[in-house]
Amino acid sequence: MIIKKCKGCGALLQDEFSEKAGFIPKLTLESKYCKRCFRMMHYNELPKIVASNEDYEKVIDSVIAKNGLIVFVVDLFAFKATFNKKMIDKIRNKNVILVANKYDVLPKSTNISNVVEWLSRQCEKVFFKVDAIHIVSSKKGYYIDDLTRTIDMARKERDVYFVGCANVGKSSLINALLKKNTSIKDDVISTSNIPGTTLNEIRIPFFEDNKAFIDTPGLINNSDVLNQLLPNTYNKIIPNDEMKPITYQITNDNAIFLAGLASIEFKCKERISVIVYASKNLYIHRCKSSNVDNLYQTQLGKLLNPPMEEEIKNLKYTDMNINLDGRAKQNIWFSGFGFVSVIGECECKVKYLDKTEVYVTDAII
Ligand SMILES: Nc1nc2c(ncn2[C@@H]2O[C@H](COP(=O)(O)OP(=O)(O)OP(=O)(O)O)[C@@H](O)[C@H]2O)c(=O)[nH]1
Ligand SMILES: [Mg+2]
Repeated sequence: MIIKKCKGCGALLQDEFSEKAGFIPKLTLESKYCKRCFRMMHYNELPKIVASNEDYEKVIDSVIAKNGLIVFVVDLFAFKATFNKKMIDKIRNKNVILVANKYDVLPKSTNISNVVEWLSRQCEKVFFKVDAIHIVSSKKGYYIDDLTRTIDMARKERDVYFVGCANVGKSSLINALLKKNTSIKDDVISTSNIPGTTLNEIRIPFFEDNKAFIDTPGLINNSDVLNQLLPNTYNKIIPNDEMKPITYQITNDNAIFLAGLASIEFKCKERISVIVYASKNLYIHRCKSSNVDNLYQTQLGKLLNPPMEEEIKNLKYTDMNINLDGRAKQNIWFSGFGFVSVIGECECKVKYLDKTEVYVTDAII
């Protein structure tokens, strides 16, 4: 009987059930990592066992009951979905540092102070008081030192809990903090682009007073486009590095497809500018609005890919009309795969996968 936790995912190690979390073959009992994490770390294998929202609820409720500093991590690229109301309601009355991760995917020209102001306005809108706002890239190590200083000041001899939706980069952020502040060179905690990688609380002692960084499983967001597609498609959707915005001059009855995941048909009196921010691997197609239906019928899974042909039968699309008055630059966000910046007055008919969240904000960039 083993009663150790896997250092990579937090699951209790066990040597009996090879298809269950925490499995470790008898011969490797000294290892600190379960087979699942070992294969993720050394063979880039995607995890087949993932956390559920029950795992998340169990851990988050115990976290809230404790007197710790909370680092609430959100994904700048999937902001609204990960600035999740359910999460915010859980942590409203705690000491919270808001960390917006994945800064490296925004164009290099992005003004960081403007993004901080934008984040602060988003907090005000939902009456969410935070002690500090930080923008970081866990992947590139950007601004990790600034965050370390804030955590040191705000911690007051308490543990530091990293919470947030699945896939925002909580585990990657702890790995980045460890690499910046210790002699550790490799990732300690397992990470992957499959939501639900961390299975249970992981305690990493870090401070001299024996207090720790504590990683937690993330809330799985059902409106995330990833939940509707197969893992092989993810790499086409999630930007791995800086997005290169593409600008279009749009006239009346033009349309833009974000691969086959969404389309926008524009009605405008004058020419408008539209900038698409998405992964370089996501195919963007411009056409006349009159061709949109035909393209959905004949090219979905082909030219308009993702989705792949084998994913199409499970997908449903829905429509939304958005009117923009042209007074300020606006962003139309497609939860998890990008946003479109619109400068000018127009009516937009948006078609998208029905479980994806689509919403409008003032411009982040
Ligand atoms: N571009 C970019 N990708 C990142 C960054 N941080 C994390 N990622 C990627 O985002 C994906 C999710 O990262 P994780 O650290 O596993 O996220 P998590 O929040 O711990 O996810 P769960 O354990 O599933 O709740 C991985 O593919 C990471 O490589 C970042 O700063 N920039
Ligand atoms: Mg994790």
